[in-house]
Amino acid sequence: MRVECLLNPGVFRFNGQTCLLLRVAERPEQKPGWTTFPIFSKEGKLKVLEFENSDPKLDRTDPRVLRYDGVDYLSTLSHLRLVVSGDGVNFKPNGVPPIFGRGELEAYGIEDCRVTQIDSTYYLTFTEVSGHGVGVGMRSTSDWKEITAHGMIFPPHNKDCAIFDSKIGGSYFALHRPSSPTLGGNYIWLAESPDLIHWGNHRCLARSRPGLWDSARVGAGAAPIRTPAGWLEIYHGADHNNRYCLGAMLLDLEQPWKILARSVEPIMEPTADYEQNGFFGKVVFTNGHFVDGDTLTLYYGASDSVICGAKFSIQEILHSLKPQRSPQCSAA
Ligand code: MAN
Repeated sequence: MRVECLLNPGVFRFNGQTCLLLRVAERPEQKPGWTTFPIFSKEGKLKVLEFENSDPKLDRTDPRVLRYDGVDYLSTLSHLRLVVSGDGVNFKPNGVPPIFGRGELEAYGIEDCRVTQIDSTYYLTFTEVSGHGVGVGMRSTSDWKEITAHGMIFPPHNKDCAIFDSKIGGSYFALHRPSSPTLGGNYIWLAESPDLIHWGNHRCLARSRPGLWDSARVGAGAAPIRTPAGWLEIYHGADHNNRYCLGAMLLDLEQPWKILARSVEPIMEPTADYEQNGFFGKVVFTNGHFVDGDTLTLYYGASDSVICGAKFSIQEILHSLKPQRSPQCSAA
C-alpha cells in the first residue's frame, strides 16, 4: 500500500502529551490506465479491486469516490494511527497498534475520528464507510490498550459526530450531520442521550447558508469548547465548488440547541499552496484541537493530503461572531 493522504486527526491529551489520531488513507500504487483500490471482504481480509479507466461503467469525477456500474466505492481505504508529542509540533508513534475498520459496516474503512474525554474515558466517534452507507461508529478506551467497540451510533447517512465533554441538565449531547438528498440538506443536528449509546430528541441545529462560504454543507469539528459565553464549536462549511473553510458558532450553555452567534466570514480559508493543491484541493477541515487558557491549538487536514496546525485566540474568535437572528436551525 501507498499512503495517499495523511489527514483529519482526532486530538486529545494523555499522560501529559499531545496525541493525534491520524487518518491514514491508502491504496496500491496506481498502474497507468487502471484504478486500483482496497476494501475489506466480509471475512475481514484485504481485497483489491481493479477497473480499467477506459471502462465506460467507471466514473472517476470525484477523486475521493468511485462509481462503477452504479455502485459507489472509496478510492482509498482509511484507518487510524496514534502519534504523540511533547511539544505539539514533533510527533512520533508510541506503539499503540493501528485501529482498522472491522466488520461489514467498516468494509471501506474508518475516517475523521473525533476524540472526547469524559472523566477518564476517551470516546472515539468516527465515520464508518461500507457499501451499506456512511454512518457514525463509536469505540471507547481509558488506557489506549483495550479499546471497546460500541457499534454504529448514528445510521446512514451520517458523519461529523462530536460528543460534548460534559453532561448538560443530566444528559449527554452530541453534534452530528445527517444528509438528505431531497428535502433538507447537509445540516448540523443535535442529539441527546442518557448513556452515550442511545441517541434521541434530535433537533436540527444549523443549516448551510445560501450565498455564503458554507452554502452547500456544514459539519461539526471536535467537541465544543466550554467558555463563559457559551459552547464554542469550530465547524467546517463548503460551498458548491467543494471549497472547505472553517467557521465557528456559539451555543447556549444550558440550552445547546440555541445558537447565540455564528461566523459570517470564515475563521480559516484554504490560502496556502498546500491548502489549495493536493489529493482534493481547496480544503481546510478540522476534527481535533486542544485548549490551553485562551489559546486554541487546532490541527487540520489541508487538501485531504497533509496535516497542519494553527493557533487561535478563543477571545478573538468569540469577538468575530455575529449574533444569530433566529436561534434555531435557520439559514439566517
Ligand atoms: C468530506 C470528508 C472529509 C474530507 C472532506 C473534504 O467531508 O470526506 O474527510 O476531508 O470531505 O474532502
